[in-house]
Amino acid sequence: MDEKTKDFLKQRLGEQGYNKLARINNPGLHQFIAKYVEHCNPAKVFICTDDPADIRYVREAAIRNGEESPLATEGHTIHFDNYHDQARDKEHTLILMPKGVDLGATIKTGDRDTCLVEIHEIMKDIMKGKELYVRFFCLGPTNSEFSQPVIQLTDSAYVAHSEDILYRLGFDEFVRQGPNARFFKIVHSAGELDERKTSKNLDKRRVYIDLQDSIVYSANTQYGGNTIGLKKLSMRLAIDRGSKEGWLTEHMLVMGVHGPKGRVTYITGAFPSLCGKTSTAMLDNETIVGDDIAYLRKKDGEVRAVNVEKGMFGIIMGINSEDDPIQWKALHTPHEIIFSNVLVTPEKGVHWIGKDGDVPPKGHNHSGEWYKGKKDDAGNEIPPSHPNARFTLSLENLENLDAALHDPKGVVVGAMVYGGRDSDTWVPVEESLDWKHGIIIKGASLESETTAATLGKAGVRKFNLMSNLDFLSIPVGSYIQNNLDFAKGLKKTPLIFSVNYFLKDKDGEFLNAKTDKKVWYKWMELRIHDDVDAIETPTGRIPRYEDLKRVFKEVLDKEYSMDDYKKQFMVRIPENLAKIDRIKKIYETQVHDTPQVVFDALEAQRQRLITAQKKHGDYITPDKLV
Ligand code: SPV
Ligand code: MN
Repeated sequence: MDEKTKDFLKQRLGEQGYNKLARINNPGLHQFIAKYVEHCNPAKVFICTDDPADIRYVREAAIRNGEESPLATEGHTIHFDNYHDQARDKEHTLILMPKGVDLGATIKTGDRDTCLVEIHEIMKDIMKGKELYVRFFCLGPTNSEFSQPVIQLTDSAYVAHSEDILYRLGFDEFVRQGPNARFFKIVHSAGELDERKTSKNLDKRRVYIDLQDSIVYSANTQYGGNTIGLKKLSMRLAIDRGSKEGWLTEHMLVMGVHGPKGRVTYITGAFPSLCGKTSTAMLDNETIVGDDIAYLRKKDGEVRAVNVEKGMFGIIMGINSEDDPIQWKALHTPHEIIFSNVLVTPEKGVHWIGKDGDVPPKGHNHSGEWYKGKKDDAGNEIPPSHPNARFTLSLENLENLDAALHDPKGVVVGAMVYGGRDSDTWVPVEESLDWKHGIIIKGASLESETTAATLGKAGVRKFNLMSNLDFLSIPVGSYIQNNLDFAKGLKKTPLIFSVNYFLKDKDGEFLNAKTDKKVWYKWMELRIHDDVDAIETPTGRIPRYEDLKRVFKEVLDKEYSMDDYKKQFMVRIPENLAKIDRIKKIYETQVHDTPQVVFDALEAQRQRLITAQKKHGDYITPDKLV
């Protein structure tokens, strides 16, 4: 470290802080910290190592600061975000690009030079009077090819505390990697806080991602999706980095599906928000590796995946004792949990939309003091908790945790699944014809219908390829091409499936029970090992009735009828053709670098559908295709 940096850091970090930092031999890291300590100008700086005493300091700081308050149950705390800071700010989240570089119409970008000036203006002295926490983490398991070190600077003890629960400690990893560490850098400030300790200057809320220097700046916000640097902020940096190095960062869960004779087969799955992603990762009798983000690498001809995280920042709405017994239990056990934007009762208990039991008549929530019937400025009733209210919990606290979570080699991926909220097109489960068909016709064609829980009109289909659209930092076409190329050189290519838990009949009734998804995963597991055959349709390969009947009986003790099978697995030609038109239009008009193979695959699927339509009509039950 040069003398100037050294003197400055000694002065601002104190002897103890400086000595901790000096254990990491990385001049670039020291300079980065010095630069932002000077720029953001906090009153104090705390260097947090992996030492439990340091971690405790941060946890307690969140309570001292008032960003979290203790609840009745030991270890549980509540955090509130500003009433208008309850979700990712897509409008102000920009990938910074040099002049002349175009990521296409679906990715929001900002001019790098201009935005860097703006964000540095916003962040000048932004931490005045506050404490800055310097945290070191590792994305993916430590000591692994997957390990991606990240340094987080934040003046929010809530953010720094959340990261403890969600990520693997990385100070020692920084020490290990020394000057070779190619770390991601995050600078976050919640900005000025109001009397409820929530970010006040939301007009200056910004999330700017600078790919060139691997830095993300986040200001004037606290909501986790905007601030927890290792989650969606690092994800954009990782997508860019992986694209240059031949590995993938996917918005995917990772789960162990338990097959016959103790066999465990790992499946990854991408689902847009509110489409059953966490409930899939939490399926009973299976095991969870991760519920949100995965890194995928090729090793010895196989695809291997790790969970980038080790905790869950889960949506709490709808969690109840019957449908989610494991999460229910974990949420009622005394250990570290941060609840955010739920209702806190006068007894310091919590309540949320869809929880068992009656809604308490009053308490406080993201809107302040709350009582039943309270309305917002627009006259809409304020629910007891925000629909995007969350809980932050370590996976170690779940009974169904898979032992492979921390395996530095990751798990072998047997299949990848794509699923959205789709009332009328896709069948409940279907295997793609091959990798290319799966990537293009399943992943890159993923759409999901909006729900009442999201802003805007419900039931509108939103295009969201691989459920990764919000996080892409490279052009959509290159991203698809990377996914296609990923299969090159594999000895064993993972299968690709689509699922749809939300298919309805013409009267608008759901065609499946919530628990049916357990059967689809068992069936996929059997397909991966070639233990069952499948029926080829114009859109892919679907299960045979007799296999599902057996698995329904085994898994759910349910008599699965031929009638249900036909309704659920009927190929809906007009809806599938309409989908092809929608997707083709998006790739023609909104993506500037669509690979030709995308159009070819869409066209081939159209031809298969038309041929089948000529032979069998618009709605084809599987018995006609055997
Ligand atoms: C998601 O919305 O996909 C999440 C929550 O996992 S957030 O951290 O906001 O991205
Ligand atoms: Mn997510």
